[in-house]
Parts: sequence; structure tokens; C-alpha cells
Amino acid sequence: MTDMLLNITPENIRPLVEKIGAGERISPREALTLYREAPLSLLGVLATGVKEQKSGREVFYNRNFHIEPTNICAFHCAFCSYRRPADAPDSWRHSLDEVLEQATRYRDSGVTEVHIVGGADPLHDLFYYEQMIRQIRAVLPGVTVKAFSAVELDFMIGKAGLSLEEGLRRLKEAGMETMPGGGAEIFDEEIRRQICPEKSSADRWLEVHRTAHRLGMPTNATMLYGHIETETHRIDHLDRLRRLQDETGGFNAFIPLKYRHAGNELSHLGEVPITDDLRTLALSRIFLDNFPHLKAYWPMYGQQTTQLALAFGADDIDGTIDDTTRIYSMAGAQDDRPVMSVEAMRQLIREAGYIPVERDSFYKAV
Ligand code: V47
Ligand code: SF4
Repeated sequence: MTDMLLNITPENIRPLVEKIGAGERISPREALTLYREAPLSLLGVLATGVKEQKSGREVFYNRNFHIEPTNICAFHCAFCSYRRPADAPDSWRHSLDEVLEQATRYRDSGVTEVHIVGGADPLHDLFYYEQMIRQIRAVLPGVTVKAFSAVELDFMIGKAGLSLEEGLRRLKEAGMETMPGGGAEIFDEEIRRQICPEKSSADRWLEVHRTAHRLGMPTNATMLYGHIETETHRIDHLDRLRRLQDETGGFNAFIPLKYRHAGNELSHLGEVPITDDLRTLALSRIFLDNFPHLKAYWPMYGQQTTQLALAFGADDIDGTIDDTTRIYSMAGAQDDRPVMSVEAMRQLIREAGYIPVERDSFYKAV
């Protein structure tokens, strides 16, 4: 670490700056000190150092679209603006034919990934989704299927009466190659009891990912922050992820998801300021020393904050989306119809001083 950096560093965190600069791991207690006491600019410099060790001057994006088969869900998470009861006028449940029709539109479009996520639908079990994946693969053979949060998987596999291992093996055989990171929320049991009591437990979420990694399926991890949790809960969440990654090495990217407050039971909480988003991104990049990538998901942050995130350790901004997801617009994100052209993504990255690289779902350059 340069002397100049040490000069602007409060005395009590200088040893931490030296540790991070030397590439050493910080403890949860040290992370808390850093989160509470380091100036924002210092966090940016430290996180950028860690990011550049891992991916140099490159920042990744991909060409993707989403399929959201339903917004009907057996659970009632307090932060969710997406779920609707089955009889609500704005609920949807697409048939297999409709899903196939959506996928077919992307034939020969250049997309490399389809991200499938929805509610835990009480009507369908794993066998139905196995069929869905096979049909999509048949019309989009070169496109990677990244499908279902650990919570949806736990639900559909349980409903089919299979073990996690059998269920995930079947989905892999049907053509599912990787899993998104949703459903993690905050692992702390007391917070989970308050915001999503019916969902799979933290241990179960980790077990689904552990099992996927054992089967050779890489996955992502998320953290929903900015509601009723404290900094300590966030660090505990990161610590549980870092431990699992030490064990399996199967995570590709970590994605902090900012709680958006429109149209859900926690609306009265409002939203945390952008400075908190940047501190959370930077701290995640520094703490998760064994995660190769940190994603700033642009439909949730908006394009301007996403660009700022690149100065706080993010090396991925997700994809073109093509206006195919509703989860964030229903919760009040700025982009009502999320879509970005390849050129707009490249320009956003270039303007932040980085080199845009189109990637596939496994972070290989396309
Ligand atoms: O688990 C729900 C979150 C997640 C709100 O792996 C909310 O590449 C904010 O997992 N405010 C699903 N967030 C989305 C997800 C995801 C997104 C982008 C990329 C990847 C990836 C995964 O959305 C849920 C929940 O944590 N969510 N409601 C809300 N009001
Ligand atoms: Fe259902 Fe997911 Fe919404 Fe929870 S966050 S109610 S599991 S759709």
C-alpha cells in the first residue's frame, strides 16, 4: 500500500489497510471495523485493488434474457413486490407452450444465457420444470440455461419426493448448467424469521448450493440488504458464503441486492442511500477474497450507480436483459423496462475507465 494511502487512513484501521494490501484475509470483526470506520474513498481504493488483482482492467457483461414462468408463489416474503395470489388480476402462470414461444423468439439473436426465475408455484414439481428445460434446450441449443433459486429448487424437488442430489442431477441432465444466486436474503435466523419465515432455512440454501457444486454445477450467491438487518448480519452472511466457497470453490459471482421498497409490506422502511450501496459492494469485494467476481446488477441499481459501482470493486454488470424481467420494476427500480444494448453496456464500462469484455455464463470471453 502506498504511503499516500496510509496518510489518509485513520490510525486504527492502518493495520487493516496493510493486511488487505498484502493480499491477506480479514476476519469478520475486522470487516465490521472497516465497514463502520473507513472513509468511503478508502474503501473504493481497497476494493479496486482487490478487483484488479482478480480481473485486471476488465469488466464483464453478457447477452441474456429472462423467463419468469409465474408470479404465483406458495410463500409470502415481506420484502417481495412480485408475488401475487393465484386469483389476482395481475398474476400470471405461463404454460409450457408459452415459455417455449418466449424462448423461440431468441433463436439466432446472439444471446448466450437464459435466466429462469419465478415463484415457488404450488401447482408444479420438478418433473414439470425438467420438461421446460428440455424444451428450451431443444430450441436454443447453444444457450446456457441458468435456472431457479435454491428456494424454488428446494420446493420443486421436495414436491417431487426426491433428494436434493437426485433432483439436481435430473435438472442437470435436462440441460441446466448453472444456478442464479437468489433466495439467500439474509442468513441470520432471526432476520429470516421476520422477513421470509416460510422460505428454506439458511442451512438448506447453503446445502442446495453445496450439492450443485458437488455435481459440477457452478452457482452465484446474493444478499438482500438495506431492510431490517444490521451490518453484523451482513458480515455474518458474507462469512457463511466465504466458508462454503472455501469448501467447494463452486461460486462464480456474488451479487449484493439492494432492497427496493415500492409495493411490499416493508415499504415504510424506505431505501438505504447510494453511499451504503458502495460501502456494501466494496466490503463484499474485500471480504470475499475467494469469490472470483462481484456483480453490480444494473436493473436493480440503475445505470448511474452501476457505473459508480465499478470504482468500488464490481467487475460485472450482468446483461442486456431485453426487458424480460419484472422483479425490480415491480419493486420500484428506476428502469421501468430494463433493456440495454451491447453498445450502451460497453460505453458504460469504458466511461468508468475499464475494458468491456463480453462473457459467457462461466466468465469465458466470447
Ligand atoms: O431472492 C425480491 C430479490 C431475488 C426484492 O444470480 C428483491 O446472476 C430487492 O436472485 N428489492 C431474485 N430485491 C433475483 C436474483 C438475481 C438477480 C440478478 C442476478 C442474479 C444472478 C440473481 O430478488 C430474490 C430477492 O432477494 N428481491 N424482492 C425487492 N423488493
Ligand atoms: Fe415467493 Fe420469491 Fe416473492 Fe418470496 S421473494 S414471496 S419466494 S416470489
